[in-house]
Amino acid sequence: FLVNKHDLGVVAVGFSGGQPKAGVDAAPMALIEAGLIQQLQDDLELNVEYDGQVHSYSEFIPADDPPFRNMKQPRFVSAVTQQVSEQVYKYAKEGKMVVTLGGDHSIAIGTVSGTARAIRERFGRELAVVWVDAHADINTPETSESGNVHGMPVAFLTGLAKEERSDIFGWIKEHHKLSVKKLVYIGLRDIDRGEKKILKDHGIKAFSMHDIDRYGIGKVMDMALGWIGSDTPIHLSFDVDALDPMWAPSTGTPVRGGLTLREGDFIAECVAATGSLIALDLVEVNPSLDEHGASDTVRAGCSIVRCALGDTLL
Ligand code: HAR
Ligand code: MN
Ligand code: MN
Ligand code: MN
Repeated sequence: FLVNKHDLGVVAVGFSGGQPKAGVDAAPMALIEAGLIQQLQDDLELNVEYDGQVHSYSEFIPADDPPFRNMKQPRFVSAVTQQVSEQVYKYAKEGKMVVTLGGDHSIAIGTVSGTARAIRERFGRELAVVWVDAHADINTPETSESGNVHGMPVAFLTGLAKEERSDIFGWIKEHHKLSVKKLVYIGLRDIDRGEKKILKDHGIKAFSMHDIDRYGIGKVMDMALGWIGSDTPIHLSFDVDALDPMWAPSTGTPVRGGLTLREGDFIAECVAATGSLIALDLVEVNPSLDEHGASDTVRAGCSIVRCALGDTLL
């Protein structure tokens, strides 16, 4: 009831400005060339609306973009994510499920803000986010040690990081935001010291790899989805580096000790089974890193998207 189950909007975001490594901008094309959109249309019988282009947002490159509050390329990332927010909002407002292919994870500032706004307007409801990642991406500009905005999206989306300047994320208003109580992490294993404090201070629900080892992925998914509760619209933001580098080596910040391929698909299957999924991001595939592992990483990404959209083994 939250979305027209068979209508899907696809946004291809060829953007790498939230982190320093080139190549992550090529991921949407690699995923599409591997047959992803075709599979969604033919195998899952979805009506896919796609404008046929990987957006590079070159029109938003500022003349000058010096660091601000320690953030690198803040104006560019802000302008691109503001545009992504509009693109995602338009599909979500029409009642379509939205799939965004990244791009680095900074683009989630755009995707989640776009769906949060649409869900508020359509249902007067708050959005829940399942963030699957090796990292928490909840640094504020001040806690970040890298200055890379892909390590900060959750801080801006929850209002833990704020900025007045409209050209540097000041465009993020209350209706774009997410409650820290409606956020659940899965797969964490590389959290900065400042982020640990943020997670603790705000009582944010997080299932690390330790929890997955202890309880198994089945129980963890029961607990994660139980925390959100039924009938709450869910945005799944899936960073491919949540998977172990054995399965997804082609990513900018790989961390060993991650999810298996099946655990990744299982997470997506469980979210799909709730019937509450309204949007999905698949980010941080970088086909130019670990090139011999690029096809595996792309295939893993395609599989996660299919599973989230209702593909089942039987
Ligand atoms: N926490 C580190 C930072 O803030 C590393 C973040 C890496 N992020 C991603 N997305 N690859 O999850 O820079
Ligand atoms: Mn991430
Ligand atoms: Mn990550
Ligand atoms: Mn390798």
